[in-house]
Amino acid sequence: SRHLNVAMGQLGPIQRADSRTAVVKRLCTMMREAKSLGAQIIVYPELALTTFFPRWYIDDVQELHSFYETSMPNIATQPLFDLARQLEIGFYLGYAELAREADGLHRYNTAILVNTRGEIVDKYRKVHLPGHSEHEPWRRFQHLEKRYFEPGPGFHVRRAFGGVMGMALCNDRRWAETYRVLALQGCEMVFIGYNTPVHNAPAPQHDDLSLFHNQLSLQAGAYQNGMWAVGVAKAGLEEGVDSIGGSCIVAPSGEVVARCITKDDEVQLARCDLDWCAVYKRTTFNFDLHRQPHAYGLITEK
Ligand code: CDT
Repeated sequence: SRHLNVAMGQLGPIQRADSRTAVVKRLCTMMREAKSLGAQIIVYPELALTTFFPRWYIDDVQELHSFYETSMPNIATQPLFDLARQLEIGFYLGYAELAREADGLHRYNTAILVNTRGEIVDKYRKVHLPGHSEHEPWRRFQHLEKRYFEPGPGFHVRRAFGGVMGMALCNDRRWAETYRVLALQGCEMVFIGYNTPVHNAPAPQHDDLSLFHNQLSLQAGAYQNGMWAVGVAKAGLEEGVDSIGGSCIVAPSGEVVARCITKDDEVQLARCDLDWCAVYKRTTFNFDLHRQPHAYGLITEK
């Protein structure tokens, strides 16, 4: 068996006035705790360095860009990378990325995977961007991810931590295609940070189901693809907006093996056998044997 001790580093709220330095301190505190519990990797949420700024319509570009990172690591996050190297623990971290590319500036909702030497070994840019792109004042708060980010190119896996690892971010976890495209590349464990407001303005009748839908998506995705799924929240009351917690680690059986119980900074851990994936990948979800791609064409048509 190939065991990987995976910690969830769930974050409580980050207010607008909280500095990155203060947030990185909290991440470091959880990293130390995770290490003391025997973790080999700690998974942090989506947009884990700042408050969830897409809740505001921000007209001023300079103000907007103050929420993005132009390099990684940078002065504020270097202590986290240094601690990871010192403790020999890896991490997954979500943040807003401002990338200067040949054709100009691009904004992504990004996650990185860092190895136990403190080196970035993979980067993922969020594909499914929820919400809207124009200011909608009728909402109690905005969800302007479509305005502030552009979609990344797709899902890929990386050999790391003794297995085949994939990354996704928040809304991606609600889409069957996310897990399936990763699984088709042999994914054994997917890391998924999220920020999920309890209130969904266009469908308030779903508010009471927000925790259920989170767990349902993670459990279905893990089981139907014979992989581990690690979902980690930024939770609690952030600038007046309440977000769900419910971070959990789901086995390839679809069973929840560890779960956070607060809406604050909280570390929970599971000992995950990556070899458990094979039982599902070889039987019920043996893709080579049982998939019928000829019947799936519509999925990739617009
Ligand atoms: N961050 C993120 O993707 N949140 C969404 C909220 C959906 S409501 C617009 C989610 O899927 O959890």
